[in-house]
Amino acid sequence: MILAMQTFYGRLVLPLLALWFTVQFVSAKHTVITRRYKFNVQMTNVTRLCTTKALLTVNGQYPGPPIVAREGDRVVVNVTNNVQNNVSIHWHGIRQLRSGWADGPAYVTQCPIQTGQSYVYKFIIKRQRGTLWWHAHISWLRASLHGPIIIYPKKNASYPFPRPHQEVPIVFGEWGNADTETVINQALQSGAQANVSDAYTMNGLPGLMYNCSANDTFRLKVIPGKTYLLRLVNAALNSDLFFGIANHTLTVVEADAVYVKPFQTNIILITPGQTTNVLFTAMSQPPNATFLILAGPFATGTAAFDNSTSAGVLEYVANGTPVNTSSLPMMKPTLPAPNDTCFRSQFSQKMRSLGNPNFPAASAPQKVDKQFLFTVGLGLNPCPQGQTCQGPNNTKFAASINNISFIQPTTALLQAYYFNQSNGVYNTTFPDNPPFPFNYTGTPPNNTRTLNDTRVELLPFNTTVQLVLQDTSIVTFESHPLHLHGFNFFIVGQGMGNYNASTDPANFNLVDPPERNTVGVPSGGWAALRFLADNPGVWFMHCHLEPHTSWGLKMAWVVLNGNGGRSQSLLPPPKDLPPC
Ligand SMILES: [Cu+2]
Repeated sequence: MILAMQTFYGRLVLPLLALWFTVQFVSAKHTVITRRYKFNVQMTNVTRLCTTKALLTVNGQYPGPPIVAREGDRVVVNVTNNVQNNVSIHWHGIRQLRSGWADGPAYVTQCPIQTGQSYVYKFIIKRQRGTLWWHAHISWLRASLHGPIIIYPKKNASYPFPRPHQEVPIVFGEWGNADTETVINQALQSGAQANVSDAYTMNGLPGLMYNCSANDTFRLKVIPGKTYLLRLVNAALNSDLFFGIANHTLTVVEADAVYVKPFQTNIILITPGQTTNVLFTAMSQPPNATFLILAGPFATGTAAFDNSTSAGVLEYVANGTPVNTSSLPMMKPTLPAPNDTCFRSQFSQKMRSLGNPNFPAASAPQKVDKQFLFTVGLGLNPCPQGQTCQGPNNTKFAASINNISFIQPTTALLQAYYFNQSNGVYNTTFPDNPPFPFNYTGTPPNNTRTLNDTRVELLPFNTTVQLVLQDTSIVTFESHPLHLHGFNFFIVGQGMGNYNASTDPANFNLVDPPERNTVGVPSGGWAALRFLADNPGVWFMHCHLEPHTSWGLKMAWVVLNGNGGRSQSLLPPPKDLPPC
């Protein structure tokens, strides 16, 4: 009888469920779901490496809480500043189509939120799904003010890979025992390099290899035979990172919220600003070993870096109980040497956009309207009179794009642009090409001074842009992770040495180039990007190594409104936009 009832309900319920799903699907097409969050920025005491620090946190959490939404959703985040510092929050990788006022970089799209004030960020997530992240975008506050943005596919849409048993975000960061604001302020004052961090972290935990950290270790429990999706975010201030799990192969499936052609690797490389989704399958039987999860630095220059390693532990759970690991051998993945540029170039070649009939990729511009060559690198500026400086030979470290060290204005560029008040705030003379051509990857020029100014590059709506970023040998080669706000770009080419405009374009990949928001420009080499300037507003572009940004390796693009009316125009500023 009971069986008969179940069958009866089974027969009745299934068609009803199908009908319900259909109704949901149809209505989902017409209603935008709003995900609301309240971010209270506050001071919170946190202890790591036996050192207690007052950290800026969102809602007391370190790292900060995740934003969770689906593609197509509207996200509304009410940020209240309860600390003494000025604060602004950036939604890293979110396209912000026409909603530039919500992008967040201080003095670029908004003035910062002052103590006791609030600002409500509102944006819609369009044509993006995967992992992105949010972080403070003023001085070095992002050291502790950051968290993941998890974007699921639209309702009833699937992944281009089998649904994983569980999804786990891992946010990499850096912990310094010193106060990070003091570190950068002293460095800018003295002209010296900023002190490096004391530890790398996974979800805020340094892990087994550091003092006092046995209990501050990231542990990932897995069930034999199940597949897991790791949502990796590099929120470190100053380091590209290698990542691997001992004896487990990773399959890369997405980067910067764009699906990629899946490829297998033991180790991945991720620059600050980048996100990468990887799958791995736990062994089918609980093994007689424990497995370390490691994250360690990729660093190519002559600058000092934190050469330590964060370690988490992969733990097997069998029949509902954790396998006792205390007596088991501990397996370690082999990370490449910190300066392994070979690994970097091989790994970056494997990144290709997915692009199949069910999951079509956006296509890179095949023709370009405007071409730019930007050098990215370091410089040395003279010490102000009457002061002693701690850069080489009594200089101050600087960094620049096309020899311009960007000076942060005291009002927001976007406001100045929108209200036609650019006079005295910025000018539109940013050079399209290096002002003093030299052998960029050969002997550096004698004069390594940079020009301090606030210059922007103007682009008409829907311009197709080719931008070549060229590293320089000034002071030292270094891998610069360049991040562009407001757009994804296609990485159509990369190479070592100087970019050659007559021979290199023939080798560009215009078929399945990766589409990203952050590119690691090869140390001593170049990267060629293409993007369509279809988003009116003012868009920051900068190195995501925080010391370089502080030294001026940043600039902004102004993308004008199109002639197509409202749909091609920047929206008016919200009423609660913070004043300066
Ligand atoms: Cu850099």
